[in-house]
Amino acid sequence: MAGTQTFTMIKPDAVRNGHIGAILDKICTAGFRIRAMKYIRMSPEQAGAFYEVHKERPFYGELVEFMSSGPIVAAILEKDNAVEDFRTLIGATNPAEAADGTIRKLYASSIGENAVHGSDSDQNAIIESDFHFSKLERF
Ligand code: DAT
Ligand code: MG
Repeated sequence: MAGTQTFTMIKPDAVRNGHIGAILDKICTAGFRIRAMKYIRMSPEQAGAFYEVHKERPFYGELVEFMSSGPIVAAILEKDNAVEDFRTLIGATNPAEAADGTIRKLYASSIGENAVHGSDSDQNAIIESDFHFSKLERF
């Protein structure tokens, strides 16, 4: 059975461009409940650790630099079929290929600066949620 939680970040580009409110509205309107949320800036070391799985990819350095370039909103979201439904809501990694109405289509400018993160599996949702939130920070 699919899990009920996923992890998201509103990335530095979307924060800088003033899209926090609009993105949270789309997330809540789509039926996700916020279980945990914080506004933080990751250090390059933290961003590097979060994206460790991409260490060998050519864009890793750029990704770490971007994700530590300004504050983000990190959140744990709850809904039936959370991981898959959230990936549908955010759209393809490359906003040029994202479906109309998706968060990345609406608010992202490039494949590197693509407005939001969404976990790609139930297992990674747990790992990523645990990276950012303690038990006491979840409601
Ligand atoms: P997603 O965020 O859709 O799960 P991913 O896990 O493949 O995509 O990559 C993680 C992030 O790395 C992605 O959100 C933006 C960046 N990225 C991916 N492919 C890239 C590329 N070809 N050039 C630059 N950045 C890229
Ligand atoms: Mg991914």
